[in-house]
Amino acid sequence: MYRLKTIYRHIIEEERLIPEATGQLSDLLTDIALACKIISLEVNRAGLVDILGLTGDENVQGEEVKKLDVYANDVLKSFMRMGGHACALCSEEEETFVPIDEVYSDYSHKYIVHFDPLDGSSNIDANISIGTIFSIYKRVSKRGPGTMEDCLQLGVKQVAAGYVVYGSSTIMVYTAGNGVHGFTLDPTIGEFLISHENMKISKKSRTYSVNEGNYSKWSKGMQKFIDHLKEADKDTGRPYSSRYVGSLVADFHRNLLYGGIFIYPADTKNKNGKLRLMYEANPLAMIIEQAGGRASDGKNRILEIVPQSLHQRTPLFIGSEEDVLLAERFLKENG
Ligand code: AFP
Repeated sequence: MYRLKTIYRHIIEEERLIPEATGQLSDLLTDIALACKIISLEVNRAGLVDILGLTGDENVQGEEVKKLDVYANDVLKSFMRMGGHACALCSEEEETFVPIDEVYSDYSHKYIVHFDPLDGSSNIDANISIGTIFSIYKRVSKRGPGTMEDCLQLGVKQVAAGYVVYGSSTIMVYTAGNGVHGFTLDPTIGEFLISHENMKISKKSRTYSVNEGNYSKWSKGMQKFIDHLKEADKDTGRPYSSRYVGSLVADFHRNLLYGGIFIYPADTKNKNGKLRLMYEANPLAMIIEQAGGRASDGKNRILEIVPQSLHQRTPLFIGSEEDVLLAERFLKENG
């Protein structure tokens, strides 16, 4: 007997646990999964761009060859627009949110989706894993196209979040508030099949992920924390190993599987860190908390940071709970 469970079946089973569910969130998640399958196909062909035509050129059908991040943005937007469940789309690639008119839908479109269509895109040419990150909220306004108030909600209000890694295989990980689940794309049948049910991150790890080239720009507390992780001490499992891809989804996914802390701190150049609260930190924070880990800006819980603007940046400390707590302690003790 086959024991295959598709992501679609999993989403529906989760929906059945909630008696008042209308099925709209399930449809939205399914639209995102389908869009990401299409993006995955194009990511796999990225190395052929030099052979088939550079971005900016026309392809054989006379269409312009788009940059992959622009392409990913367009695919996600059109699937969610046509699905009719979102009243606003907020993309890292767009200056402001895209309000959606009810003309695409017969029923109330009640969700807001934030997404980073292709994170780590500077790694594409080196064949390094990249990813899509998404986050879903319920609207607060009653009807019509979504508003800025709908789009700027606290991370704790997310109803679902997830990411897709385009790596040695394509993996989609999502949570709708009932655990974290991972699905691997089987390219032969074109389906995401469950491969990682109810993922949990270890409480403490032996791995840190940070761009250590920025050491001289860090605060004293941050420098001392990394120095501490590099010291040898058998009892506390030090020194830690260092692993840094420079592609957030890839670094996060590895740490979720094997334990670890990922850090992008504030520094003298990036006073608020580099990563975006709404597109990167909040969705990954919801996932890590669901997996038993912790996410903070070094002091405050990421999910409780009040957003002021769509592209707001935040320092990010995320991963195994004890490691994040220890980092927070070092920052506090060193001012
Ligand atoms: P790109 O999308 O420009 O490649 O940036 C990737 C990213 O936003 C995130 O995926 C990485 O974790 C982080 O930046 C890496 O930043 P540094 O190159 O400064 O280490």
